[in-house]
Amino acid sequence: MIYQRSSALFAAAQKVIPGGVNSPVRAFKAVGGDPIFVKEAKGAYLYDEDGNRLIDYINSWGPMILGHAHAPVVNAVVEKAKKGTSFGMPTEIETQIAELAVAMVPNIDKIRFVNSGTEACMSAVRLARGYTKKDKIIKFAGCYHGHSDSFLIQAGSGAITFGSPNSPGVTQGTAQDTLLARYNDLDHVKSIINSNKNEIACIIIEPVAGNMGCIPPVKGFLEGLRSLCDAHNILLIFDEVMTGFRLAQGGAQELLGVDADIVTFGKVIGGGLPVGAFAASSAIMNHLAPLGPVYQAGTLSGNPLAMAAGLAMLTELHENPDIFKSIADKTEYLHKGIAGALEQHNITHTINRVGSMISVHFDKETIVDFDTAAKGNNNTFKKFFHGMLENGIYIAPSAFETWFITEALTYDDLDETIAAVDKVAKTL
Ligand code: KE4
Repeated sequence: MIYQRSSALFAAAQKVIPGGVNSPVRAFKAVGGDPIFVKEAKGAYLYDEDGNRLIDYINSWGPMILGHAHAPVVNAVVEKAKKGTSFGMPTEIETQIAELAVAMVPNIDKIRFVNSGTEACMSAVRLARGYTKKDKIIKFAGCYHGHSDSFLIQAGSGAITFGSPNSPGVTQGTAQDTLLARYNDLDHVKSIINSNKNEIACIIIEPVAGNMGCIPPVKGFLEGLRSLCDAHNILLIFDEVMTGFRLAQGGAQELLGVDADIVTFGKVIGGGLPVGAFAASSAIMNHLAPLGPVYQAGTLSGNPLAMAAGLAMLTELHENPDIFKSIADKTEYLHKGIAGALEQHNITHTINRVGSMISVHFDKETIVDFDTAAKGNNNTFKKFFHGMLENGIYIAPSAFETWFITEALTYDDLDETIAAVDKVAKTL
């Protein structure tokens, strides 16, 4: 593969954008080399600035569940743009997508739209603190809820890559209110609650972790968190920015059968445009301004273009629920194919998968939390990443990420991907 134009564009970008990117994980720091610059994308394929076609397993980190440039989404945005792009005033389409989201997701009466997953999670925590009148939160090592100060305490995703458990700029005053637990370790959560009696407002968790690779909750873990929250007047926040409208219509709450008190969304809900959201019962959401005292706002929140993209996306998912099984089946097929190819070449690995989220770890251990995820052989991962890229397959440029399967992938694409794994495995 030739990447001359991407490299030239990267050099230019670095002169005016820190690190040449607007989000660190795109910079290939975890795998080395220059990032790929995309010219356009359609369906399951990316077309980079050097004319290479790549099968895409990132899909903008989740939103492109129906494929890139999906016509109903594009058309909705184009038509809406012709009528104006932003008003800073309420519009009917905000109510339409809110009604649809409330119909699709369990346990929510109301939803507030914002502009990113970070904003959704930050606002959800503020709401939990305002509702319970308590200050502390519990998050899990390796989980990533965006770059709000309270979350940058041993966060996952790109923050892991930079080895900065507590990002500079996050004050001790903020950090002291964030308590860190081990994912899948209920006893650890219990001990933290007992050591901070009546001080914890919420537990925020990725119900299926996707920012240290894909890590499913062990049996009883989420149910145990639910019971602890009920017993100690703590709100349970499911960060469904990745899992929402991906694992099922009703996300992880529906798939795993555990009720959250507040749910956050991003990615799929915006159909590829900047949208985040958080939702809960009316009893909780009515604490938000202008109804209640918990302040939260945004100039472009509920932006008509973003709402048009999100409404088109959610409408198609709502009307075609078989999509969720289809992408889960494709992910299972891919899992079996990759595992077979790596086993054939005696490559030590573990593959985690939930629905249409999957990750490959080059370690024999079962990956259940940040510590076990961090044991993966990153040198092998780097070679695997670049080998797959050379074969026209674009996977997450970090071992601490999840691959996202799009319905636009055909079984021929999956076979091409599996064949690439077989070819690359020989070089590992
Ligand atoms: P954004 O602010 O990036 O829209 O969402 C933050 C966020 C919150 N919660 C979860 C579970 C998330 O996965 C994310 C963002 N995901 C990363 C990918 N691991 C976004 C990629 C990036 O940072 O560029």
